[in-house]
Amino acid sequence: MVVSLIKLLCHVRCPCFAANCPRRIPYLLVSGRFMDSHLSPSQPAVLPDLVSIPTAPPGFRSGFVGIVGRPNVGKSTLMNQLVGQKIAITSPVAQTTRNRLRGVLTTPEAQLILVDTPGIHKPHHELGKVLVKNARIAIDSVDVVLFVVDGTVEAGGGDRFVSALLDHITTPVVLGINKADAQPGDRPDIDPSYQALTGDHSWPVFKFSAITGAGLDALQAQLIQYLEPGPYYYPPDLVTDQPERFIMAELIREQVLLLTRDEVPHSVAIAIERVDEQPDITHVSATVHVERTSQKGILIGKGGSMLKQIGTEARMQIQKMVMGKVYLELFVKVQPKWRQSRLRLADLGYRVEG
Ligand SMILES: Nc1nc2c(ncn2[C@@H]2O[C@H](COP(=O)(O)OP(=O)(O)OP(=O)(O)O)[C@@H](O)[C@H]2O)c(=O)[nH]1
Ligand SMILES: [Mg+2]
Repeated sequence: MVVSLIKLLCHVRCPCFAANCPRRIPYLLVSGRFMDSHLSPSQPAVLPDLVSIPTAPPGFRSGFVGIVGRPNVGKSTLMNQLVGQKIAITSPVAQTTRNRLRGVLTTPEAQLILVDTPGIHKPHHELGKVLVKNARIAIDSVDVVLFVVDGTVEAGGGDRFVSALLDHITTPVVLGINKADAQPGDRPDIDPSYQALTGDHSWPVFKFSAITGAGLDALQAQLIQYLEPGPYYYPPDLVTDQPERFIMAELIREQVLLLTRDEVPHSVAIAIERVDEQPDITHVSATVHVERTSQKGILIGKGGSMLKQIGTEARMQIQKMVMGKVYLELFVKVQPKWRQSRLRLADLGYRVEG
């Protein structure tokens, strides 16, 4: 199924070899064979092991949708709901998402590549700067921006900051008011603070619940309307291009976010050291990096109880992903001030661009 297809997918230069061709083509390695999305009939000679992704039917639309907004508004929950599978981890802790993540939603008439981004906020450390920069890059490189806000509260400074970033772009923007299921009943349908946010832009406004899925059909139809006719960028049954190791690390980090106290979550990074797939079980070793010895103590817990709980919950999530038994081994390591160092950020898998 889909998850077995996400073993290795990366973007490489377009094999047309035309000078300055800016396209980056996704190649999917399945059992040693590459699949590609836009090769002309002459090109298999260049890369003989290529298998084409099906040709899109007439009238098919495709493109990239950037999901942006301040932290904690439900961007990742929305992406998971739209693609129908958990790709991005979510939590009540702000700044959960740290990388741009792609989720692929394919319908009979369109393929939307949803780009989930880190919440845009005022950064206090190097990691924060990298997160915000990654989100801003997404704004500049997509076909449609979906600006998500939290409808249970009025628009605040964080939302206005994001709105200002979108002020001068030419890309179409859709304003998505999320958490409709939890909005107090006595509030107007669209709060005036959000009407004000759309300002003179006349962005279309959609209200929905990323958790229940209510209202998402209309949103999806509008997003598709904004896309140009185009090919399949990914195989129709693929839901993400994230490598399996990345998702494993995220599933471990999610349990740390959900189970540990306030002071730990932002200081945690996970490195997958080894994945050994045996016929009957997959062995995974991972290191949980923290910044201080006191955080290591919290993570390990009394007699190792916290680490055991994190390991058990994460193992169950990873088992769902690999659809088989998993043995998960966790180590905790203190790596002082890793969030301040660009070098360490890159080491720990955070894209440091520009
Ligand atoms: N009631 C309700 N809660 C929601 C909804 N969507 C998301 N949430 C909750 O809001 C919290 C934040 O959700 P995330 O999806 O992690 O938010 P995010 O915008 O990706 O956050 P960052 O990655 O930190 O920027 C979680 O506790 C979600 O369960 C919704 O439609 N209704
Ligand atoms: Mg997120």
